[in-house]
Amino acid sequence: MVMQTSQQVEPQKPNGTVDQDRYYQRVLITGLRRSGKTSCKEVVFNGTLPKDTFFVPRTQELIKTKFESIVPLELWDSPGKEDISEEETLRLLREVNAVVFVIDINDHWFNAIAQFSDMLAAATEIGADHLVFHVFIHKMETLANEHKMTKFNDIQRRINDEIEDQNIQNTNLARTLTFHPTSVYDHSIYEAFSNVVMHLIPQDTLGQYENLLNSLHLSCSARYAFLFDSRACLRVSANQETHELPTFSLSVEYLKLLTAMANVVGSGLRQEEVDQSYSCQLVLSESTIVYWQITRNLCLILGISSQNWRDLRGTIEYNVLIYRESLLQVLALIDEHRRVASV
Ligand SMILES: Nc1nc2c(ncn2[C@@H]2O[C@H](COP(=O)(O)OP(=O)(O)O)[C@@H](O)[C@H]2O)c(=O)[nH]1
Ligand SMILES: [Mg+2]
Repeated sequence: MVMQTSQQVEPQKPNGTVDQDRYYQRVLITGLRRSGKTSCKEVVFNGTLPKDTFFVPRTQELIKTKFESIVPLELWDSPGKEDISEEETLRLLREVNAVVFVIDINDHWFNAIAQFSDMLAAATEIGADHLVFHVFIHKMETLANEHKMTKFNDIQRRINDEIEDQNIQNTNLARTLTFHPTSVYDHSIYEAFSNVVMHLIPQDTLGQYENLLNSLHLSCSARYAFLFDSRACLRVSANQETHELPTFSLSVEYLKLLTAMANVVGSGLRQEEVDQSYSCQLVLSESTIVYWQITRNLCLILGISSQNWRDLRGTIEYNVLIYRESLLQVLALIDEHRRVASV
């Protein structure tokens, strides 16, 4: 499947030039050699098939990729952490907004944990308390189910021990640190990157997106509601009750199916001007999933009982229309603020 990266979209401000450095939220993807850094980025942000990650070339230097999502992103894919000098690490930490540290669960993770705690120490040293660290405990699908959580918890505990040894457990860095079990072979990698992106959205803005989605969820008597980045399959907002992975996985599968079909039949899923009535649905006997394209990059997915969809379709469509208009207004305002702040 060929998906577009969004490097071609450059923000422009009418009366000034946007400072690209401040406009984009930078995410450093780091970890030891061959832990799976480039694969994670390629699968999520470039639609590479998991089995094709076997052929991704070795990353020799820092590669920056822009991706227009609900937050403009710049992904910094780095060579192995062992190949980066201490000064270079400090420079990178000063310049990014979030760090994804990938640990191969099958590797000798003592080394990875040591490198990670060095990085935390470096971030503390330069006072980069605003940085959010995410640890991807990766290639989880290679473990038998009964060992997954044991190993995951073991790595998490050892990192927490390191944090206590460094006496930084009360810093913002330690408080915001999150661990994600990941694999490119299932939906966990989308779930993990969704969390990375959602952490980059300021809390009050995220609150606005969630309030809108919660009212839509209520007014449509929906079972779940997600706002997705349609190209990267990232959940960028969810109604409060949508926490279970199965509904997320189902939505990702549906989205992938639609994108694959759009590639085959040339549908307007990624057209510049999105028709506001563009939607499609999968109606099963009990439940229905409905998809609406909201903007070129964002789509809404609602899970509704099939009975409700049959009986209340008109009202639901109307509510979505109102939701879309409100969301577009919020998005325009936020983008304007972001541009003004980065001139
Ligand atoms: N089993 C498994 N292998 C993976 C996964 N992600 C990446 N790999 C493999 O790990 C190897 C190194 O990947 P690469 O992305 O080049 O690692 P990097 O050096 O950290 O950028 C490749 O052979 C990938 O196919 C995963 O989730 N599961
Ligand atoms: Mg690489």
